[in-house]
Amino acid sequence: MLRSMIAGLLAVLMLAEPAAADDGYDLWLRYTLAPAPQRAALHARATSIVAPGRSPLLASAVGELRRGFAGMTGVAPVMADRPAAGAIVLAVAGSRLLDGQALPLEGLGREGYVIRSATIAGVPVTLIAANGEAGLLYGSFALLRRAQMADWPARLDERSAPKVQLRVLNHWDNLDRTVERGYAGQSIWDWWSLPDWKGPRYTDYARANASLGINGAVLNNVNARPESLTAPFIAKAAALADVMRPWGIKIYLSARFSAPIEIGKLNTADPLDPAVQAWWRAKADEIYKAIPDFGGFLVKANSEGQPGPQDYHRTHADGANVLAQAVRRHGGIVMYRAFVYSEANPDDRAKQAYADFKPLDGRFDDNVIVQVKNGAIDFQPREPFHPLFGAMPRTPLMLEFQITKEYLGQNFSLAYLGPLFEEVLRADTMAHGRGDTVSRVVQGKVDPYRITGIAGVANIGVDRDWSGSTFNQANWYAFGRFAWDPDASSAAIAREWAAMTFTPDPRFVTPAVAMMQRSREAVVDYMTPLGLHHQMATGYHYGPAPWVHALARPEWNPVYYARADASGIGFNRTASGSNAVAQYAPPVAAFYADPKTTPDEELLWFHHLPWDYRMRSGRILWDELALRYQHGVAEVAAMRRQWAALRPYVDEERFAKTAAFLTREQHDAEWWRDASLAYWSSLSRRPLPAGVPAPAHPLEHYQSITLPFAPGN
Ligand code: BDP
Repeated sequence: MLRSMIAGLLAVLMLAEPAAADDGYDLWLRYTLAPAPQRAALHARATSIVAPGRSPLLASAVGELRRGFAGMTGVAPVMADRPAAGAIVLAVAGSRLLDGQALPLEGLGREGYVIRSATIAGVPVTLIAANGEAGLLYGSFALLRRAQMADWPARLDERSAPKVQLRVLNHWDNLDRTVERGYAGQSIWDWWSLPDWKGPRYTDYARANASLGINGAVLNNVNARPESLTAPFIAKAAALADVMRPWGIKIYLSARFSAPIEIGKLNTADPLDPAVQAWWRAKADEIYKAIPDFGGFLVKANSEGQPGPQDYHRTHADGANVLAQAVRRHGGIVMYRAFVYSEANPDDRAKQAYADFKPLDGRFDDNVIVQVKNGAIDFQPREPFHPLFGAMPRTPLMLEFQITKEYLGQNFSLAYLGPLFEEVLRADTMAHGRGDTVSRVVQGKVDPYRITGIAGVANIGVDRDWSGSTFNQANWYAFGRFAWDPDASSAAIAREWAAMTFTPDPRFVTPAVAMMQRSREAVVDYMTPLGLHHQMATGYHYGPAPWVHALARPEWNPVYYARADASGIGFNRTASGSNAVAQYAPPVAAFYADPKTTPDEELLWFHHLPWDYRMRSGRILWDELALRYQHGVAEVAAMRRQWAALRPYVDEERFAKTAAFLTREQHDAEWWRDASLAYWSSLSRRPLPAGVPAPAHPLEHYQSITLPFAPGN
């Protein structure tokens, strides 16, 4: 009785907090006032801060700790010269404060940290220790995370270091402030007012990234304008680099391969031409003069109309190396994208990156890392892992995810990408044997890589909530956490995010996380179940268009991927088809070569099967397919109900927007189901199974829908 009364009282106390309006600007760094009983306990553990100096990185760490604890306790910790009871002590290896502490700092690198409940000079303190100041910054955020999650055990003992060196956001931001595949408003980079005006949003962006361990940002679109490498834009990038530096973040730029012609006035961009090589060297020198810690270049070449080395009958290695040689003496790197396919190549698009890059293994300079999308086509709701992972033992590979949900419902869908990231990272390449997961490849543990990295195409814009919706913020969050630890769990990450973004109350967190964990699979089911892919509308990539067949390039047409006709559906990538399976290690290839061993989720990616093919469930393929669409729709309906039940825990503003978006998602899910099934049944000529409603409209209705003003295109 008493217990339930106390629980009830606590509930009231906890409920009192989320009522405050929240526009989402503070992301997961809200630092809201803790309920009274916890507040005092928290303050007792954050009375003061002892820090070893005032460098920019330390100032960031200390500033964030003060801001965070001031918010959560109502009292900012004071700065102190020596530890007192309840102090937070920041110390780098070698500091006298660490004498006698026996901390496991070895192997943590410059960015790892240890957090401990410790006794220094006879008083109890919380110690954050590291080999470098970046580690102290990340350790500070880790402590704040615990405080926000109300997960601060009596004896703290945490040790963490990033498993990947380069943890980088790729902004597909244009110089006119539009964002390619951006669904959260204009670019946050206000190029026009830079470098004169450095608005506070840049710092908040850097703080959010630092809180996750993201340590790099490519500022401009991979479809790059040459002007981004001219003096005025270098000055603008330098201004942003100045804001990012105190938060441990390096700036990179996308380089247009033909820039030596367009802004250098040369008549060629041939990477083997000495004048071209000299131009890139001089350009790099100019950039490093303005940005001494410039990270390097990201390059998209000979892909989707971009210029590249093949224009001069040179290889991608030649192309990467000319840029690599330009930045190498400054310590810079080149991230060279393997996202290539060509209209001149009639082979299965899924095979082309491997075909181009595999023969170049070992031919890249040692400051090049090849950036490979998670799957062989293009950021689809589900793709099997890219066959290049595990196949380039002498070339470091950087994994590229897309955080902005270009193909997963863009801003409207509540699709938490943690499970997608996790699925890719845990996929077993079997490169040398069992357990050679994509995660281990990317960490350089399968083949020893001199550089390691993970990139994510950002979902950030000037919307007040940064990402177009509150739940889209979770994808930025999850990307950062997986980049730090590719072996992390998507559910654990979702719990952190939900607790910090809303409330740590388990009555909210548990159901919210359950909903998030199912949300991406719902999208897969209502858009492209059973391994279907690339069925969306042309150009803006929103909504279904499986019937499209007449676009200029064959592989731009959805019909190219589904290969549906009266006899069946699916892309035969086995030996009797494109034989894309042969690009995988033999055990994986054998597994995917047989529809009986291929998981249902990837079935039609690899196999063309008759409509009455017998599935594991015992149902025929046609029925299974229809029921999957229906299941996706039902999942969205379930999410709407779940969200409605969480209303008591969420402020009105974020509650209402999420509810409205879920309503929109339900409409979109039904649209996908109905349009797809209307089209497929025009081929299969089979009745829908029980439980799947007939499409609301005839096929022609769906075929007539166009959205000319859709964003991001
Ligand atoms: C595709 C996008 C396109 C990008 C391309 C890329 O539709 O806007 O330029 O990826 O990654 O998915 O380069």
